Order: sequence, then structure tokens, then C-alpha cells
Amino acid sequence: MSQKSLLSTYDVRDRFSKAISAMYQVEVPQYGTLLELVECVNQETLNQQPDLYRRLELQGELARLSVERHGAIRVGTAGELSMLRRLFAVMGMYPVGYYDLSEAGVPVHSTAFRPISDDALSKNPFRVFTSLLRLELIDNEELRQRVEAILATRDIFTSKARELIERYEFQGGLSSEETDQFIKEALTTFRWHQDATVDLDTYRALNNEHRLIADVVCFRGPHINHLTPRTLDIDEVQRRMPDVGMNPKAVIEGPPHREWPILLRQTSFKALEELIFFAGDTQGTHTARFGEVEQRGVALTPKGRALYDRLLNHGREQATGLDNDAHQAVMNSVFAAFPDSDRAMRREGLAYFHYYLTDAGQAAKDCSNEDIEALIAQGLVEAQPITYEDFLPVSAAGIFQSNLGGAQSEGYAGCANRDAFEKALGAQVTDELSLYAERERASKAKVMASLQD
Ligand code: OOG
Ligand code: NI
Repeated sequence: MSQKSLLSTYDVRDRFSKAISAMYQVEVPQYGTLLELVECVNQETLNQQPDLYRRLELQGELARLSVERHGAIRVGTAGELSMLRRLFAVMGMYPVGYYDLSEAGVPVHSTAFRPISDDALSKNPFRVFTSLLRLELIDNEELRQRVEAILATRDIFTSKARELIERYEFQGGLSSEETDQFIKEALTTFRWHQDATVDLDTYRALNNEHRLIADVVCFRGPHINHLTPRTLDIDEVQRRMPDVGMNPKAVIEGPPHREWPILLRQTSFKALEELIFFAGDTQGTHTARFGEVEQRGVALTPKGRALYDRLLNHGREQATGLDNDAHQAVMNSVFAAFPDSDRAMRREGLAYFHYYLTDAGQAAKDCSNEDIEALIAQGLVEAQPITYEDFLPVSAAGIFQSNLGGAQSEGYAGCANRDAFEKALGAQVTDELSLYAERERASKAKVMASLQD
């Protein structure tokens, strides 16, 4: 039998992320408008800030900027989640991080499926934030049983998709033709259904318990609920959204504007109210789908993250109910305590950096100095920030809340349950911080080894 040529998982992921973006632009035309706005703001920002241009080019961020996006889905059962894990593996995407959103009143826990290696991330870092409904948090026993019964009757995957996932696992890859088939079948899982699987009364009962439950349970599949391009100036995108007919959420989530961005800032246009046909020929509406924008900065060490969490909580206490300008002003003053230079963040061990040799460093030989700061001072080594590739639970909760509409829900008392999530997933989630720490360590080791040669 002739050996068939198999595509890399990068190619599958790249094709899939482009295909789902095209599908979502047709489904939600405002997302297409958002892409245009972000592209325009990014171009202007790069034209106005030649230093930023150089910095991003050096970090290898420019090439991926226009393909970069993340999406989000929500599922109802362990079986659905574990099959999704296998589906995303076909695209070289693996579960990274555990996010408990119950504390913020959203009855789900989540992970992000994303590529892991430097090379895969630099080519196309497509990520999918994936949440699993936590029925055990619903007090109403009767409703819980009803939900279980409804979910038990659906299969969110086509049989062809299952077959191609198995073929990938058996062959270790898919051919170009199989990849196109796989993408077509996988997209079926994530598309929007205007027909609900339940009648309007059932929808209302679930919606009254929690709007998220209705969203997960009443449809044939886990429709993609948003896609998110990456911008270089989120404040400008937020400002311009109303000009292009979008209703932005009240505040930008995450840290304030900084010279040296940290972690992740996010905003969205609010979810649209859409016409739904319920079983029994009744019409109603459902609010689920929106468009989001993100701006990414450097990944923080545990020490940096602890400082971020402390300042964020402090800022949020003072900023409750404020509009975005006032909210950002409060955050700006609170975050004055977080050093805003790459050098200070590095020296204080607040952020992760990738070390590499300068031209002088490459020419140097037999250098016995092991102090990285001294090598930087001598011009032999440089350090660049490692971009944060993950999500933030408080921000994610804010995105959920503003797009579910309605009143803020109370939190569900202290109940992160990573073990249960991993059991449902059928695998462990990778700890995101250890990935950054390892990338930093490996870059340092490589620099030292070359200098001592
Ligand atoms: C996911 C919300 C979280 C993000 O970017 O933090 C998220 C959802 O609404 O399903 O996507
Ligand atoms: Ni998102």
C-alpha cells in the first residue's frame, strides 16, 4: 500500500480556524464588521508606533496577528467534553488550564484547548475556551433530571466526524482530503440552530433557573458563541464600536492600559437577541452570540499573578458601577503599584521572558559568566516578553455575565472541582504556568550552553 501523505496538525488547525471564522461571519455579520474594525485599528497603531512594530516583529507576533483568534463553546455532558478533547487533538489543540467560574455565579468549569509548543503557537495559536455545565450545582432536583434526560437524547457529533477522529488516532494524521472532510463535519457541531429541541415552556423553565442552562440544553449542539480577534489597541476598538453600530459591554475586563501590557484585556459587543422556533410551532428569542476583542501582553509568574490578582480585586471594589472611562481611571491608579517596564518586571521576577543571544553574543566564546543580568548588561543576551496564551477567570466571568444578560447571579459557594472536570474530560489539564516557566528555562539553558561552547 502506498504511504499517503498526512498533514501536520498545524495545517488542520489553520484550515479549521479560517473555516470557522468564515462560517461565523456569515452567521453573525457584525463579527465581520468587528474584524474590519480591529484590522484598521491594528494598522493605524503599527503606523503610529514604530517601536511597537519592531518589538512585535522581534517577538514573532506580527506574522500571526491577522490569523489569531479564539472562540468559545459550552457543553452539557462528560461524553461531549471528552469527545471534544479528541476532536481538538486532530488540530494539535490540548486542554490547558482549569477555570472555575462557579464563584462568579456561572455554573460551569472550563479549560482552553490550544496548541502548546512555541512553533505551533507562533504559526496559529487558535484557542477554544470550552465550558462544561455543572448540573450538580442546580438545586432543583426535578429540573436537573429533566436536563439530564434532554441531554441524553442528543449527539452533537456527526458519525462521519467520529469516524475521521478515529482515523486520525489510528493513522497519526489526516490527508489533505480527509482534513477537508473533517473540517466540514466538525463545523456541523459548532453551527447555529434556529430550531430549539424543546418547547417554549421548557426553555423558559431552564432559562429561569439560569440563562446558561437554557443555552446549553435547548439546542442540537454547542454553537460557537463568539470569536475573538487580537487587537493592539483595545481602548480604541472600544471607543469606535458604537460608530460601526455595535453595543460594547460596559467595561474592558482585565488590567488597564500599560506601556508594557500584561496578561489579557478583553471587551465584546453584546450578544444579539435572535429569533428561535421552538417545538410545537411557537416562536421566541434567545440571546447567546456575540463578538469579542482581546489584547495580549506578557505572561506573569506566580508572584506577578498574585500581585495582579490583589490589585484587580482592589480596583474592582472601587470601580463597581462605574462607566468604562472611570473604571479604567481607577484601575490605572491601582495598577501604578505594578512596575511598567520589561526590565523591572524581569528583575522582580513578575513576568516570563525568552532569552536569546545578540549578534555579539553569538560571536562570543568561552564566556564563563552565568549571571543573566550581567550578560544582558554586556550586550550579549537580550530578553523578550513571553506572550500570555491563556485566559483569566474573573474576566471570563465578566464576559459570560454581560452576554447572558439579565441580573447578576449569586456565586455558588466555594466549589472548584478540577478532579471532576478532568474525569469528565478523560485527561488531565496541563498547568499553564509550568508551560511558561519551562519555555523561559529552556531559552536560558540554550543561551548559557552556546556562550560556554
Ligand atoms: C466563554 C467566556 C470566556 C473569554 O474570552 O474569557 C471567554 C463563554 O461565554 O462561553 O471566552
Ligand atoms: Ni472569549
